[in-house]
Amino acid sequence: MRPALGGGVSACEDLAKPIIGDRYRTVRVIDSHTGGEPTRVVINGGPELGTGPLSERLKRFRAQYDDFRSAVVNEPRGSDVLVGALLCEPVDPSCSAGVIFFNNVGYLGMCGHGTIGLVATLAYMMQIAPGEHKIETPVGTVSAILHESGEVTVNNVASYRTAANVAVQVPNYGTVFGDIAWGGNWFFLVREHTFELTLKNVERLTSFTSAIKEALRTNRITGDEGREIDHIELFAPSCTMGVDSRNFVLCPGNAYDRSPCGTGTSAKLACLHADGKIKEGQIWRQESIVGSVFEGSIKVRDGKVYPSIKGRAFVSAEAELVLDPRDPLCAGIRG
Ligand code: PYC
Repeated sequence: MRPALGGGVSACEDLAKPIIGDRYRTVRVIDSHTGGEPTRVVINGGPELGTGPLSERLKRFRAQYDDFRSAVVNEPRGSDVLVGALLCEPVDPSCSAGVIFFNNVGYLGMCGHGTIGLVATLAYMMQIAPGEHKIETPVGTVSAILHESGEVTVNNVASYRTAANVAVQVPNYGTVFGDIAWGGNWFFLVREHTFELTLKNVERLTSFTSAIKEALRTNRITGDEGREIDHIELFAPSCTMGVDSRNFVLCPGNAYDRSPCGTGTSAKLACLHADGKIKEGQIWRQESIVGSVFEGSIKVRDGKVYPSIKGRAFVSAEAELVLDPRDPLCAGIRG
């Protein structure tokens, strides 16, 4: 069943419109977390982005309604770690929903934890039942299976490694080697480093990975077509029995992913496949810095690697955001 897609409220100019009587703009959201990483799904009161491919609607969102993005996820209503998900009418009527993901600084092509959060939210709203659902995103259509248990498997877009063992000089840290891979976002994946991946090290890990991101930018090391590598992923062995690896993922906007990162795990699976270290159907258990785990596996079709990521999200709040145009911080605090 399709979700009720609300909206019709135009964006940033409305944020600045003077109040008439007691008419504030309200935005209905449902919050969830997937392995600790929050998702805020906008179910009503979002900007009117028109029709057409999600990639085109994303361009309109970015060009005309960026204040809305910031108002929903940034402080004082949100925080740096929050990922927003604007529910959209899909182009293909056989899809259950369309979605555009965004965060504190911009927009995400795809988001694994966010898709799990979206599916859990649609189930909570009783808009979907267990089974397989297609979801349109700006980087292509993905499918998600809602299991009877409440777990969700996301069948992601084709993922691949574009370069292995790339060296980058990182000021104050020396030469760092990593793989460049696509998993729905661009990642630099680093296996060799001296850091312990623990929560008490978050500040050090954030400084290190931010420095890597900056060094990639200044050295013009990019993904395909010059696309910025905006996610940095560190790996280490896990201490948990049955878990293959632990990660720390720096997201654009410098918050770290509390979940094992769905697109990051997809990029990792593509690298493992390129190195001959994973076979179709084999399960890879990826643990996050907070200890939450995703199960990953791959299918190979026409030489392309299609990762699947299984995890679980829990709804944590239903709320109505109030945008008061008299509020000087109505559009959020931008870093
Ligand atoms: O799960 O793909 C993901 C993701 C991207 C950014 C934060 N989470």
